[in-house]
Amino acid sequence: MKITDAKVLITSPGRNFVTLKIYTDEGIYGLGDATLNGRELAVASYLSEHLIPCLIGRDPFQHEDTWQYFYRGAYWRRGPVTMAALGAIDLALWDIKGKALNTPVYNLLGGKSRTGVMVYGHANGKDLEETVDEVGKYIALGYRAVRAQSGIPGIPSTYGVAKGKFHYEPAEKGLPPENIWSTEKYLLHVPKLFEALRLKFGDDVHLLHDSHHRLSPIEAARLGKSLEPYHLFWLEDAVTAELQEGFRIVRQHTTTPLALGEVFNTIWDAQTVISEQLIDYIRMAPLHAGGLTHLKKVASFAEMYHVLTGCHGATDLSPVSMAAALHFDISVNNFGIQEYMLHTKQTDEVFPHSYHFEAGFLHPGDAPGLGVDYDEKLASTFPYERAYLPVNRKLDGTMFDW
Ligand code: GCO
Ligand code: MG
Repeated sequence: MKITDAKVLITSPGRNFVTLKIYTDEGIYGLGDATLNGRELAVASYLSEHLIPCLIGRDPFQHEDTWQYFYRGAYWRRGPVTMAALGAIDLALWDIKGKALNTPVYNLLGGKSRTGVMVYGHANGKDLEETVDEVGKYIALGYRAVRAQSGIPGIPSTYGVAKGKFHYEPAEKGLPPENIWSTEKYLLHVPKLFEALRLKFGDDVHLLHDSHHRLSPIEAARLGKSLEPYHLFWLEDAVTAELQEGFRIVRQHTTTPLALGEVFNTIWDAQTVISEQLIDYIRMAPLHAGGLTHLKKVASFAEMYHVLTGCHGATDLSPVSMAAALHFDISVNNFGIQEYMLHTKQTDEVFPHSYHFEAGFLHPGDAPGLGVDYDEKLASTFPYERAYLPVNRKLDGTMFDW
């Protein structure tokens, strides 16, 4: 089998998605997600200008070699744009192989290690009371695990809190919106939220929280410690991890489980936090980690150090990414949990898929390949619109991490 062509498809059914479609001489095509939130066209052009010309004529079954060709073969490598482009190619090649062999991708990854993939939903509210109500709605829908984010008294906008009662979507059209941040107010509020949640819902439901890279190590240590009575499933992205060693401080002070890595691109980004057992869950998603080929290696490395997986699954990852994550989740032994944020109805229509939700678990379905298609005609009715994630400033105007 040979790759004959590949094209980059861009659509915006509620938000922007970039999809790579790879064609073969046997009529089989594969799909890969290439979406990098707020930087979509950089990946699209990296693919069209630099990678696709080298793909034509290659055998789609040799995806380990193709991965190494684009990773080792590139002098300027790593980074989110490069690795998302490589991830898109890798996903499309697994999709082709699955379709050619008439089997779901999870069978190529080792087969099923479990009957379903436990997911967590996103509950958020403008204040504590509303957030508690929203968590209740997820529990009523059958979710076993819920992430809770609440507006903070005295801060006009907070990460993770939707503007309307629709799907949480941080990217906005126009120039980047500016959010305001106060660590002091945040650290006082969050333990009250989880106290209220445990009082109302008891101990069985798994509760999660995302600090979105906003704390210093010692602040994260304080938060982790103050959340211990409410036994979180995980505290996510407490600290930015350019300095992986910073997690030593957090780890020394708290038994709250720590999750990290949605913005990581390679195994090297997580080398210290995994090998020193500074985290409990590694959050890299197939797309941003250079595809399933590389993520499999991350999972095997993590397995040696008691670290479980917890793939990023926000709405800026298309249904192609979600499907790839589910094939991975159901197959690896050290699976922890999968993030699941609902896409808009239009997105689900552009990307018809075989995965489905049942009683707190997602199932990848048994369609060959990744089990996702792309309705090009419908997609073309949703043209790309430039959008940015917000930026963040402290109360005194200092630029901060969003
Ligand atoms: C998460 C993430 C998202 C990101 C978004 C950025 O845990 O799901 O933190 O909410 O902010 O994916 O593109
Ligand atoms: Mg996150």
